[in-house]
Amino acid sequence: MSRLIVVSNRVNPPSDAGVGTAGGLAMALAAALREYSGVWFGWSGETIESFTGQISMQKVGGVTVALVDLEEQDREEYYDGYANRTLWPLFHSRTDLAAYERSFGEGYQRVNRRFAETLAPLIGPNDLVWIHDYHLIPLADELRKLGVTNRIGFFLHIPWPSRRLLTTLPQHKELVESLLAYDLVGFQTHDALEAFSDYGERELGLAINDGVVEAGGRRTRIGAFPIGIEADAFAQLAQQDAARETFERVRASQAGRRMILGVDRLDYSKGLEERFLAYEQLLVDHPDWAERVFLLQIATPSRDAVQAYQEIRARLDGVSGRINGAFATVDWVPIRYVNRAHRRDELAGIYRAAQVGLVTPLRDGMNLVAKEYVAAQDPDDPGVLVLSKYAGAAEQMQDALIVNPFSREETSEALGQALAMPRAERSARWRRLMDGVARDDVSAWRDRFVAALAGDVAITTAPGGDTRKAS
Ligand code: ADQ
Repeated sequence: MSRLIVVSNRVNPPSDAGVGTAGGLAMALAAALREYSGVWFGWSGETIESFTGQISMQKVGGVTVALVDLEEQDREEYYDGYANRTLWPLFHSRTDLAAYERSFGEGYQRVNRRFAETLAPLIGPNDLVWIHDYHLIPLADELRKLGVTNRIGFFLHIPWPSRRLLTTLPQHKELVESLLAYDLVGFQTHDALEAFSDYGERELGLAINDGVVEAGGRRTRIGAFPIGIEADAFAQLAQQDAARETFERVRASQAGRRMILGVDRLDYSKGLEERFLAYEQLLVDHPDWAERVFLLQIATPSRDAVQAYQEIRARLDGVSGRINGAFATVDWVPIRYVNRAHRRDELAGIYRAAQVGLVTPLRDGMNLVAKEYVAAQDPDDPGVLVLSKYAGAAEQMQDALIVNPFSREETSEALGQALAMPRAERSARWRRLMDGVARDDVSAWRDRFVAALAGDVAITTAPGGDTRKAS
């Protein structure tokens, strides 16, 4: 019987689904492991003087986790370096921010080798291994070198860059070829899948037929597996006490004004500066909206150790301050800019209070905020989602107002349209969006991926559950 072994860089299951601050990915993986019997393996986030490979096993939020510490040099080269300063900017089309340093690449390989050596003894003969995200692309290759023959799948949470951009990465071929050690490689969107295929065919000369790559005696399936949220649970959360209290507090503070809401990790890929400028454009073009609307932008700082993040944070402080200075009146502040994290139930209440959800990344694998915003709405009086065409979510959420986030005018016009949209149109759009968010939820994503990875192998579900045969 097969267990599911999930591997990701950081392991942070929510301690109690619903009230923690864990983000979408953590929620999704914890949900996968509550359903299937298995282990979640990854870095503890801690560093020690020299790597021992010692695993600490814990039970967190109903999930068995296996954590390993890294060295400080690993953190600098693998995590802050190759993951956050090389691959993240490159895969988000920001080659201007991408640092190509050999030591980063070496640290990345070293850590993936260390993870493989530590993980291999935990893998039972029939276990399925599901590896997540750009930190761990070479992990299957390293596991294969150690003789692991299990089925191994990979899911990329972020976009896949265009072929020409990817070729700027030294050793891009080795990186991409290492993906062929997997049995299944999943992307968020068809767009990413196409970009991968374009690279594979033209740079590596691969033959890709019906979503299957055959190379070096191995078959690797590739496909699009758009991630979802725990839609029903989130919709329910939005109606519970903590969410209601937050909703009431926010509504009281609105004093009858419309609220446009942005919720993001503070990251240059999220298009926050462009968003502020588009909102400013709305105030310039439509002075009648002054004092009748405000933008609440919640942006939680992340990756503080990386300079590009310090810079974008300083820029956003500056732009929001300038706009507020120029437009504010004695009793109206046009942008409320908040840097703290919120509990998920509070967040659900805030989403529900907002008349417009403004989700305008310049590039994003999926964007779960767009889906959470929809799930949290009041069906009788839903808000309007304004969504970037460069968020993976746009492939599925065409009933949002889709915008080009690079165009200030286009985004500001969509904001005007959203603010003035009649209830009948809001409801009709929301209904179609919500149907999609509920249907393509996180369980559907997990089951589709695991089924594709498992083939006809039976998987053990969590205690009390059935054994299911994936098809
Ligand atoms: P992220 O880049 O982190 O995820 P996103 O998909 O929007 O982006 O998920 C962010 C999560 O963090 C959401 O669940 C949101 O609720 C939560 N969050 C954000 N700000 C918060 C705050 N202030 N307080 C509390 N929670 C907050 C990466 C990829 C995405 C992809 C996901 C999942 O970059 O493209 O959708 O993984 O695959």
